[in-house]
Amino acid sequence: MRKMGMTRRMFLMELGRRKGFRIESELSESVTHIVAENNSYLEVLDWLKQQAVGDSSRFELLDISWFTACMEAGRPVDSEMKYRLMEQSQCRPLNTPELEMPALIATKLSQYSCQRKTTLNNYNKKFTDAFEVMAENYEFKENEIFSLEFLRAASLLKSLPFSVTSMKDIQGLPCVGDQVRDIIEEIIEEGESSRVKEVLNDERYKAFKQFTSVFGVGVKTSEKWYRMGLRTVEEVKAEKTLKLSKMQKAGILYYEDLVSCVSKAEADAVSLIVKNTVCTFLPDALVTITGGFRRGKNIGHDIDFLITNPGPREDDELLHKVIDLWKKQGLLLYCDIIESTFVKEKLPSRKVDAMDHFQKCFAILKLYQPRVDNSTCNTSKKLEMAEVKDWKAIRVDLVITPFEQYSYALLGWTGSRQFGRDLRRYAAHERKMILDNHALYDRRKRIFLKAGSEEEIFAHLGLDYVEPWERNA
Ligand code: DCT
Ligand code: MG
Repeated sequence: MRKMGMTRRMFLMELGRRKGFRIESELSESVTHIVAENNSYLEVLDWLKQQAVGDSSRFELLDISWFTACMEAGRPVDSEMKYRLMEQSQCRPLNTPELEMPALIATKLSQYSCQRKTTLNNYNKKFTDAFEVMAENYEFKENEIFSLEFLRAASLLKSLPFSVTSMKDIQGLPCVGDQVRDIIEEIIEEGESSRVKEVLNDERYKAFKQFTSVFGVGVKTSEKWYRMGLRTVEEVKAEKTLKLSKMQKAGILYYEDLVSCVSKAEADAVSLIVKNTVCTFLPDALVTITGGFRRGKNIGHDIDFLITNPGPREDDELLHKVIDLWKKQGLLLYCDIIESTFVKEKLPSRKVDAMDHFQKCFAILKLYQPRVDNSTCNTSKKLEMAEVKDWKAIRVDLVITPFEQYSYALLGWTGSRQFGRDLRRYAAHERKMILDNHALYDRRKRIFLKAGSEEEIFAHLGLDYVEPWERNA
């Protein structure tokens, strides 16, 4: 049988991998598509027989033109008739030289979201919303494995450039286990999933959903409150004997404001305040909005900022000065400053969800809302309006980073959370490197890899660059 040249094969594999396809060099369980160039259907069948794979009908046997079409589209295209290897296509080109590797490539979308592009344009919202409910419910039960399974599936479906309408559409996709498949099937057939509906009506889920929406309340506290028989935030508010942390007290006090999402306009307004305040102390400081807003979202649950100082002047007191000024100005409703715990030369954390070591502050700011023009009102109306609350409580995270770690911090804090998890998983499993919000360490070379931009970090990892707005995994 004629074989594909090593160089060409490597080139095609590299190209496919960069586009987020999973390409294997050996036949295995996970192979779904086999691509051949200059080989007939019978030749490929013959080859398959020699591989002793059992039932060879589970593979799609395709011509290289299918692979090329996939590369152009950036996704697996339908394996239409024109791409399939069939019995009649036995015309073999003359003078094909004998080369050392078989012309077989299996393709698949990558299991890592950092090898896919995920914009906010989600064609599969009805599926991904369902998966996120399932993931959240498992998180409430502290079943991390199942929770991650649903988060990964949600993330994968968000990256598809088409709506899934039949089970055939998800054939061969990674991250789709049996639990996920069952829910997709139910939604396709019934329009909704009975399992998801059950969760949405579940008393424990509903209570945990409310409790964890309070700033400072996680699964542990929710569990405690649930065991006490509490079910709603209203009941928590009424239960005066509860011991609340300072953070939870603020969470309850500003609950209504904090659960109503932050808009892009509010993020821009807060951004101005942060920049102005920081620059009164350090004019050269770089203040960057990160998190969901950097990924192009127009709402968020908080606003995340990175602050770094590229100039020669250092100021370890910057964060404290900013906070003190806001206190004086009456803009600070709550704040929890965490000092840096970074240790130089220490290897990055291998934990996928570890907290970083930057000096930071979780705050609640008072954002004054534009006043309604009341010049035409009478005096009593003016008095009445003065009583009306003219501000909104907004959750703000400020993170201070040394300039040489800025790119790593930016990559980490831009998220999404799932994108970050997959970057670290990819680094560890595919590159023998350890990535966190401070650094990238190459375990084989035993060196830290410096980076002055996010592009450089992707390059160190051998990944195609993914723009912030394509990281909504
Ligand atoms: N992050 C991190 N370390 C933390 C907290 C967050 O690296 N201790 C990363 C993960 C995502 C990103 O920062 C922003 O976090 P969130 O604000 O929780 O998420 P978001 O994507 O901004 O979403 P939201 O719109 O809900 O704020
Ligand atoms: Mg955020």
